Amino acid sequence: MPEFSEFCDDYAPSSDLSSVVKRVKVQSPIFYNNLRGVSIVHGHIDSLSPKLREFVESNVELCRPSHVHICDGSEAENTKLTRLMVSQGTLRPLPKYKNCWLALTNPKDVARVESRTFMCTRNRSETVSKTRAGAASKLGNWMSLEDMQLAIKERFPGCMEGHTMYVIPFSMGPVGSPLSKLGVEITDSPYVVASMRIMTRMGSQVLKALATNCDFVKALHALGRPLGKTHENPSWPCDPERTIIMHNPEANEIVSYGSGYGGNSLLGKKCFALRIGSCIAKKEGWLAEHMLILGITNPQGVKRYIVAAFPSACGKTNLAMLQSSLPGYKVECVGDDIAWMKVHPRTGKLHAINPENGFFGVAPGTSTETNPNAMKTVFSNTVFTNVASTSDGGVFWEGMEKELPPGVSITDWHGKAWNKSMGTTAAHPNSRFCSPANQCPIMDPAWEASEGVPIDAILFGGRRPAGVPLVYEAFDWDHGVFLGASMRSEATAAAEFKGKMIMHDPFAMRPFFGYNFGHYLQHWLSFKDRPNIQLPKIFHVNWFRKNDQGKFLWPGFGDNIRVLDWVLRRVEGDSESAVKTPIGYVPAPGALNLEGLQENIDLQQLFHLPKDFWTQEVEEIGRYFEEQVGEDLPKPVAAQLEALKARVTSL
Ligand code: OXD
Ligand code: MN
Repeated sequence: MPEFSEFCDDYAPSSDLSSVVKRVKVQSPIFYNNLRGVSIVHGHIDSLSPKLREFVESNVELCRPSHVHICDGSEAENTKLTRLMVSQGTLRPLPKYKNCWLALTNPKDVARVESRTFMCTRNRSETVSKTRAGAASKLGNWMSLEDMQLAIKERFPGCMEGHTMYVIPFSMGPVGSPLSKLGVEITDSPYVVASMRIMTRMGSQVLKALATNCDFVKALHALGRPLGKTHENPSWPCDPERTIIMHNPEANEIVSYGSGYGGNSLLGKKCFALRIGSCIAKKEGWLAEHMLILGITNPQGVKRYIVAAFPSACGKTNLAMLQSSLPGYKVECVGDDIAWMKVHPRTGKLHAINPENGFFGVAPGTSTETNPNAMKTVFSNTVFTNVASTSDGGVFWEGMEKELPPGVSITDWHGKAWNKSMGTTAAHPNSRFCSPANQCPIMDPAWEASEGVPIDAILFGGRRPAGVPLVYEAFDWDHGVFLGASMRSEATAAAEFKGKMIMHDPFAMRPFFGYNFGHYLQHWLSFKDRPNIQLPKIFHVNWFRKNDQGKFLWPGFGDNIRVLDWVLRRVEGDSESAVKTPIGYVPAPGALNLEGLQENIDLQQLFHLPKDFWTQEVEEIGRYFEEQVGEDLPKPVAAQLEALKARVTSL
């Protein structure tokens, strides 16, 4: 298989397919260091700080790659890597668009693998709460530091033989922002390099920052090789049987082996920005959350920012890019997946940054109707993974039927001819686009602001087909923390789960907690005791309630602005617009703006609170807390559950 050193020719426009597959032998100088004779084919090891150099050298020693490439993040570097991946069969060009590419993974490597993802700490209790005896933790997997070392020893020695090792310096958040953090990912996957270039600030600028700041998160990723076997699919090497993802928060280290799929391999995202990030945030007194961030300007010109936590594949990207159906409202996007929030010393508000630089969004369901702004974002400079392709050089996924030109044929994500009558999906349900954020037409002017944006409301939500109303507001901060803790949602394809069971997903962080959930709740509760704090209001939303015939009761998408309009009025202090119920405040009759809605909304059903449902819900939350959090459950959260139980009897 060709390696990077064979592709060091000059930049050529990537939409010119003949040049994309042209190979030219190495012309640039190769630098040698004294490490097992491994050549540095790009960059200079001498320019690295001693800590970074040590990190690179020790992993060369361990993984024994053929070459080392220190990434500069340049266009030219990206073009060469793209050519390399085309020649290896990892990427296919999509000539219908500008600089877009399609990766089809090994079908065994299509999603995050939660069962093989571990937090590694000295004591189990740092990672997971005191579960009921015999109950497995559903809020994170613990591994000892010794077992982590063993798992590394069993997998990593020599695992990069014949491969180039790429060193990716990256920043989560704008380089230089006091809310940002630096990282370095070592990987043997050029797909990871190309994707990290989109998803993070990556390259020379960060290398410069690392020269003076030796505080960085160390991330090691290897595609792996199956024991005693050749790769099933040489264009997507991986080792699904031995895949493992480990985090050591004490040393700020991430180690991932065996999977090239985004959530397991783009280590800046879930591994750093959420798991390690939440541990750093706890230590330093801020919050790292699985939340979108958006700005809303109302018809009076007042602008406010909100964050929203929904489980994976529950519409965060759609809400973050919402196109308002109410005239006079403007929504602008700061981020679609992760928020880092710190109390601002001057305003006393939580200020949020989006630590990412791109969108790694779920493709199926995205269309001009559901998310016109995403459709304007993703058709240039994008790496698509596991979507279907079309005979006119484009892509297709479920939901794009109306965008399909007549007469084109479809090849599914397995690379096979496809039509609807086959009863399979053309795109994998967890297929993705990976696109630069600055291509989104509604990016907020402050999306890269170094001090972040001030947050006035927090929304929690999930897919709840029954019982849970469209929107309700917490009575106070403790009640809001309880709403986050008791979140539940239908399972989606973002992880390895099958079926549509309703799962607990507290704070939409179930797969991403970096430490003991009981301690996490305590950390959230503690914010109300900060001096001069201006806490945001907390709400719960549910766009997914269905009637008895299984039809959605709320149109969703652009009409969700009607819910945000109510939320903002509540933030402004409009006390007339809400009434108290046993579960929280809901819109008063007539307070939800339904003007201009095409369909009739059954508000009665949408806000109905069935006594049976809520009695069972309270029981289930209690059972879950008892089983999963045990004595680590903070008293104020237990008190909230008791209070809800008492209130629900009056339904
Ligand atoms: C994601 C996820 O990829 O939550 O954002 O799985
Ligand atoms: Mn996510």
